[in-house]
Amino acid sequence: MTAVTNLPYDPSPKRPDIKLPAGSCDAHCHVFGPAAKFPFAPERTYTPVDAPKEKLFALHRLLGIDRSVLVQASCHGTDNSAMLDAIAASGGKYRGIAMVGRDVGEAELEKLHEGGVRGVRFNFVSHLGKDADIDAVRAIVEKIRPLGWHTVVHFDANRLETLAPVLKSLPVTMVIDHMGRVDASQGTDQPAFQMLLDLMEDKRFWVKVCGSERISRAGPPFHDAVPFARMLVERFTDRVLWGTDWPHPNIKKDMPDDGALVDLLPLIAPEEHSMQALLVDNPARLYWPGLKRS
Ligand code: 0GY
Repeated sequence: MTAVTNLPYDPSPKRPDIKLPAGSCDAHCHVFGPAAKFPFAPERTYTPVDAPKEKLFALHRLLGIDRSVLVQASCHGTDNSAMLDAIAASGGKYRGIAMVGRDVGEAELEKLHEGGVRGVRFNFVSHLGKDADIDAVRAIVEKIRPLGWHTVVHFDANRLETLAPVLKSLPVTMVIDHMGRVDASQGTDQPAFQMLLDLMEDKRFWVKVCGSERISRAGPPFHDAVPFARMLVERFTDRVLWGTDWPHPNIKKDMPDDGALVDLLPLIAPEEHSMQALLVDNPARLYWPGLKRS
């Protein structure tokens, strides 16, 4: 697969119209490179623009984000060093989700844990290359269980039917990325979204209600994605997370303004308690257990 070059992220997002609750967490974003210091993986399917930690920190300040979870993206493969470098500079305010190989050892996992990692990610997304190998997934899950980690699963909606029984058989907490990447134009009655709702009845599953810009077919301001996110927040208030997905890898057009994505939140979580759960309490429970509320 040839590595396609990504579009740049919005260099000057708006300051959001809303003020986020204290302790708000961006539970899905990335750092990429800089390539000169942290080279991209040779087997990658795309080349992102450099998105270094300093730019992410500045974005979080602008948006009113206090904490964050960095998610290892496929363009860096299983080399988690750019992510670990950013977490180390965050003073305990950032955590990470790593990608690891099947043969990962205990010592490496412990090092990642000390570096702030609390889970591993598996991709089942056509444009990101080969799906994660299910036997490897099972082997890795066994290795991370003693650390109390969870898995993050990222899949195309059309994989859900085959994946659901596999995921249900894994003895671990699982966080689903980007609302299962359903196609918003197909409505909330579509089989894939109904399958996702069904899966969420199992309390081991969590879901990220970000990716409005990925599931939207109407384009900015991505309001066609809101009913999906809102339904998930209403039904599973204590198992939802949200993130910016900055710097938005593989967005082909309509690069989102991150401030405008924040302004979707009152539509997604209209009540104070659901906003608090989505942005503060849920990520704290999963990533900073024992943290006292300020
Ligand atoms: C995301 C989405 C994408 C990329 C990756 O691992 C990745 O490279 O996750 C995508 O292309 O949709 O979550 O950032």
